[in-house]
Amino acid sequence: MLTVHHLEKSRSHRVLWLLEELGLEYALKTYQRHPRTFLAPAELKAVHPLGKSPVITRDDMTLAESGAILEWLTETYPDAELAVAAADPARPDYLYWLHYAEGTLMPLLVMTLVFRRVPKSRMPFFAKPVAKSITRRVIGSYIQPQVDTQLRVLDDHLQRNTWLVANRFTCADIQISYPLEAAAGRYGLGEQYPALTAYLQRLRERPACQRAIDKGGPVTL
Ligand SMILES: N[C@@H](CCC(=O)N[C@@H](CS)C(=O)NCC(=O)O)C(=O)O
Repeated sequence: MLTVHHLEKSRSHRVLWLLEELGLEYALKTYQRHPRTFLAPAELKAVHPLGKSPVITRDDMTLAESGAILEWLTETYPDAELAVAAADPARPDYLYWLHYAEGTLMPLLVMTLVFRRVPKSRMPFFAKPVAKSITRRVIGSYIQPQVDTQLRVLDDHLQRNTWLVANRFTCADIQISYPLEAAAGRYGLGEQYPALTAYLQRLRERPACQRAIDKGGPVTL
C-alpha cells in the first residue's frame, strides 16, 4: 500500500487529488504545520532528509517532489490517461506546463509569501516601517509585475483551451492548480483574468479534487 506524507495546506494536495482521480487506495499520514513558522514538523525529516511534503513511500521506495510523484503515478497507472505519451505531438507542451508550474510560477508566489511575512516577524519597533517599505517595494517592483505577466499569459492560453494541454484533463492541470490557488489567495484573480478564474473553478469542481480536500483539508494557507 502506498503512503502519502501529507502536510496540511500544502502542495501535497496535488498527490491526494491525483490518487483520487486514479481511484487508488492509499494510506494518508497528515502532518501539522508549526503554528507560528508554518514549517513542517521535524518528524517529516525521518521520511525524507529535506523534511518537505509531499513524499510518498511504498515498500522500499521513497519519492519526493510533487512533479516527480505525479509523473511516476501517471506512468505507473497509464490506463487513466492522465499523462501525455512520449510519441504524442502534445508531449512537449505537456512537459512544459508540468515543469513550468513548479519551476517558474511557484517560486514567485513563495517569494510573495516570504516577503509579506518579513514585517510581521519580531524586530525592534523602529525597524518595522523600514521592513514594511522594503517589502512593499520588492513585491511592487520586482515580484508583482512578473506574476502579472505569468497570469496574463495563462489567461490568454486558457481563453483558447479548456484544459492546459492536449484538449483534455491531465496531471499538468493538477500540478498548476496549486500555484493558481496561491495566486488567487495572494493577489486575487477576479475580473482581471476571467479565463483563468473560470479554469480554476473547473478544476475545483472535479469530484476527485473535492474528495482530496475532504480527506486532506484546505489547499492553501
Ligand atoms: N518543489 C517541491 C516543494 C516542496 C515544498 O516546499 N513543500 C512545502 C509545502 S507546500 C513544505 O514542505 N513546506 C514546509 C517546510 O518547508 O518546512 C514540490 O513540489 O514537492
